[in-house]
Order: sequence, then structure tokens, then C-alpha cells
Amino acid sequence: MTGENPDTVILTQGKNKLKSPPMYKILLLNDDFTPMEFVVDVLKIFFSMSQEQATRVMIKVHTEGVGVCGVYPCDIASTKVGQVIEFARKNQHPLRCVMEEN
Ligand code: TYC
Repeated sequence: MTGENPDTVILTQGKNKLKSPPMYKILLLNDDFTPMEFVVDVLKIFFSMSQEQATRVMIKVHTEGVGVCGVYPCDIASTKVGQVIEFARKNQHPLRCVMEEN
């Protein structure tokens, strides 16, 4: 001891190895039955998109077959996919929504 507090613990040695969590894309898939307006509503309600953004994403899914709604950590992505599927099912639309590691 050189007069320092013997209880002192140095916490700042080495690197702080915090990694950002793995991220997941939420994808909407096209089908022939779900109304375009319903898909736009889903994007506004569950992904906080404006009318214009939601319409762009819906048209992309409609023309290309698939489109990204957003990118989130696993638990949030999983919750949102469940909410979208439940909302579609309750409204009797066959809309499909999946998540995929980014
Ligand atoms: N293809 C549908 C229609 O013509 C619209 C649609 C868009 C459905 C996107 C699903 O994820 C979807 N009514």
C-alpha cells in the first residue's frame, strides 16, 4: 500500500466488449387476396410509417413479391411478426409476415 484506499478496484482495464445484438429484418410477402389498403394500414400501425412510406413499401411487395418493413432485435421482431399475423388473421386476410437474420 502506498496510502491508497485498499478497497479501490480498477474497472476500466481492457476493452469494453459489448456487442450489439443480432438484428432481424421483418419481411412482408405478397399474396393475391389481401387488400392493398389493409397492407398500408399494417405498415402504418405496426411500423410507424407515413401514408406515403407505407404505400411505397406495399407497392414494392405487390410488384416484387417481398419487401422489408423494418430491422429490429430478435424479441421486438418476433413480437411484431406475431402482432401482424394476428391482426391479419382477425381480419380474415392471408397476409404473410416473416423475420430473417440480417
Ligand atoms: N397483391 C395484393 C393485391 O393485389 C396486395 C398485397 C400487397 C398483398 C402486399 C400482400 O404483402 C402484400 N390486393
